Amino acid sequence: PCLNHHCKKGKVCEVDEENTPMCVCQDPTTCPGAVGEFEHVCATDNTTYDSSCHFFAQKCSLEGTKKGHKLHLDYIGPCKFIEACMDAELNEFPLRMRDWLKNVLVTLYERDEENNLLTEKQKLRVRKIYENEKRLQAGEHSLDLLAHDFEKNYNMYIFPVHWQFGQLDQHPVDGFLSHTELAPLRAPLIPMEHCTTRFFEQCDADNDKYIALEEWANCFSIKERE
Ligand SMILES: [Ca+2]
Ligand SMILES: [Ca+2]
Repeated sequence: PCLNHHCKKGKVCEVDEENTPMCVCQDPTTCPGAVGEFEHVCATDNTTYDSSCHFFAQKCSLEGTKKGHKLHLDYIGPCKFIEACMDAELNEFPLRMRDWLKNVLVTLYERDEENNLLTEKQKLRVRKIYENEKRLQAGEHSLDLLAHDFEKNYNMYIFPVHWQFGQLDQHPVDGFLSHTELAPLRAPLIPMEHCTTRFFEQCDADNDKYIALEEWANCFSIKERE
């Protein structure tokens, strides 16, 4: 009966006396051992967990408590000192992030000959970016150039920003990103980009712990609706 019974992260399925499947907190000792440091995760309580499995098992055991509610997976890798993000650096962050989102999408398009990761309609939109000769190629660019390109080729940045939001807004698809939905983008980025946390915090302009599509677009200075 457990085969088709889906449990969220941190829980496993067990059957009771009546053979009814139910989700219970996973015992962390049943998590596979971490192979290396790269599997460690750092949580918002600044504690390093062996793996995300260990973390979610712990979070589950705290379910219903204030502590458990506030506990989130912060980033991938063991906890480390992360430099404070200065105001000037925070302003630079969306420039690089936008460029990166655009390149992610173009790379996906290049590799997506048969995989169909993108719908036909999406492919059409990315093809326009891909085939644009004025496109800034992937690589390290000065902030001046990135800012200039954003001004000049604003249209190329709209779709990647909206597309990324759609990729993340899945559980549920409601036009809002929860902390958990944002994690796949945020968690691997934090150890590399020390402004990540501050950036996404300020994205949530009304401070309701969710990033709405409008807040997201604003964050990247994309004003138009899709
Ligand atoms: Ca959502
Ligand atoms: Ca919000």
